[in-house]
Amino acid sequence: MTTTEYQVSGMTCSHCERSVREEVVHVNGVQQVEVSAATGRLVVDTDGPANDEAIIAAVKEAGYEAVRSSGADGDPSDSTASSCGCC
Ligand SMILES: [Cu+2]
Repeated sequence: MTTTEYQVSGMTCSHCERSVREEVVHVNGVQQVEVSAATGRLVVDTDGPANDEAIIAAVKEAGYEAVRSSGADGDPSDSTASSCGCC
């Protein structure tokens, strides 16, 4: 099991969290997804090495931008101010 963290910009409410989770959970190899709109943190457990491209693409599919936060935290650049339709 591998745990990988990403920083997602643009999430503002619990519906945002859910749309991100629902996309990412369908990525091959993903076991568990933790996401917080408050911190913008996305934590993904995979049964092998995380497929960054697929995970980031899934977040994009939900309407948000993700960057991998590997130690040196990638600046969660100016939020693209997405929304889920509920916020
Ligand atoms: Cu929202």
